[in-house]
Amino acid sequence: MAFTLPALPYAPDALEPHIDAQTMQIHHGKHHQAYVDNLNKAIAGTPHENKSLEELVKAAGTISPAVRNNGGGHWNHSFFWELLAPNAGGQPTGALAAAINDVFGSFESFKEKFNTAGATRFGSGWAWLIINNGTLQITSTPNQDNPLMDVAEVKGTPILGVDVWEHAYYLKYQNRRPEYMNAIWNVINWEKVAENFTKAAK
Ligand code: MN3
Repeated sequence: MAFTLPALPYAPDALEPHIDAQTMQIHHGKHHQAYVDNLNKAIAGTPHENKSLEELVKAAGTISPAVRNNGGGHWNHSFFWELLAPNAGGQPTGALAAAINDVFGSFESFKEKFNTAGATRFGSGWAWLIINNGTLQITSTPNQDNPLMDVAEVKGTPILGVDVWEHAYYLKYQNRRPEYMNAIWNVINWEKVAENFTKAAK
């Protein structure tokens, strides 16, 4: 069964002024759509065409570069859109907040380390908060890789991921990736991150 582009869970301009509408339209409608289309092309007529997206991603290194790049692109963006929301931001609460304080000392210190992971990822990639062996950990991946992949240097279950490709911020922030990384905290949907945390911690 062919994969399809999931609808954005909010209007493209809903994350203004932090993420602009044109960036969202191009990012979702063009970039993410292209990952979906190219993934479908890469698996059509192969033994992989009936596998789930997660199965493809987890075995990406043994399938093909096209599945690794486009399957990763589809998984990562589908995950990312759900992590953003209008009227969001602020700080996590409950068990997630406690775990963050435990591991990173404070929410501010967590944010700083996460921003550094994003800012120092050379070229294109993603910054992640994952659960690895039951513990929160910050990591980053190149291109459209993610920590679920067999090829990931640091493996785990992502609970938060931020796209640091230039296409995620260039129209509004140009080359100022750290400024984008700061702004994105205003639209992080902590309820969704907490949901991912609860699921991954089971
Ligand atoms: Mn992207």
